[in-house]
Amino acid sequence: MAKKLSELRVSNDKLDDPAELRRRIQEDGYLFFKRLQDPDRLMKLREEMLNPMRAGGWLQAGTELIDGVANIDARCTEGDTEYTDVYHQIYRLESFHRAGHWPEVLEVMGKIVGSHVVPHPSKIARVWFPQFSEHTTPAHQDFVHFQGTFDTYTCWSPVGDCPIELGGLALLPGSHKKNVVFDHHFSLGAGALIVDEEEQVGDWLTTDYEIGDSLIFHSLTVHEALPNVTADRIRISLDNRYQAKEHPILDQMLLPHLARDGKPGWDEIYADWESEQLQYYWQKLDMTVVPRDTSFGEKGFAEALHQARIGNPRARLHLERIVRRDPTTEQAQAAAKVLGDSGGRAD
Ligand SMILES: O=C(O)CCC(=O)C(=O)O
Ligand SMILES: [Fe+2]
Repeated sequence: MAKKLSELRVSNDKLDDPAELRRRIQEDGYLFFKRLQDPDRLMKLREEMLNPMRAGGWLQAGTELIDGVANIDARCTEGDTEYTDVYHQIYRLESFHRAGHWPEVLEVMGKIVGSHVVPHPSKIARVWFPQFSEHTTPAHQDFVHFQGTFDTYTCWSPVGDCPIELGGLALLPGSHKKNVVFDHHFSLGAGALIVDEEEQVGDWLTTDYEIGDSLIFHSLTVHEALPNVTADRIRISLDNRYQAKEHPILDQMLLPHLARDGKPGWDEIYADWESEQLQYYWQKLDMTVVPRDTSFGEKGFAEALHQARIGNPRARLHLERIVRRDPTTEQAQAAAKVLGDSGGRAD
């Protein structure tokens, strides 16, 4: 749906006023800071992240690495094995994980959640191809994916400037205030779940992000990505999560993002690291680890099956992707059956 977009409120002037920061995030569900993170360090990280992308054929030959110019023919997204293969090369970068522990972010998080802040081990990068809008991250609440505790906060930061046309994050201020997890439905895009349409109504906020800008929001705040409508630029961003040590954490957040059947494991991720400081850091923390509530994902999948049956091409595409990833899983077999029964290809 077409949304009216206004500007995020900048809170840099309140960085030294924790009570006001807490008041704002309680009221609005987010805090936005210009250049909270060091642009030079992020730029260096951008370069490091782009190297495996180039090696994987994601960049147009003959272009400057740092520009992140996409090879359109290589378009892929989360859920595709081609995506995961390159993604897990990025994931091996020590600097990528270290970015989730940068003191400027931890300091702000400390002011929000209390003194003992834990960055989730499962750091997340997003690499979004241009001209691939149907795979844009749909409107959702993070809790359906990351669970553990409502008091989890995401820090979203572009790794490079991210003007609106490159598809940065937008959110619905105050949408966390009902303190409930809304109904979600099947969708394409990261997470494959979109919040009920009636919960998407309101004045959405975003901005032309510059490198270093950081958007922090509550796990119940409704947010989405805007489509990457540039001709050829890749959008790169980090979304890392933080919570107090005293709250429960979802078991999956202790694993590498997009790992399947234990692969890659942390040992593989750590293979080239210089320091052990951030390796297995959570194991010393004695946190309460909780299993996933699978009901959100199961409901979304059941809807995808139903929609594929009635010919929805997006649902068919989703099911085809599940089958391609691993045809032996229970979901893949259910997906293959629906695709087979209703015949034809998703086009
Ligand atoms: O960057 C994206 O497309 C998705 C990010 C997101 O949903 C998040 O940071 O929670
Ligand atoms: Fe999210």
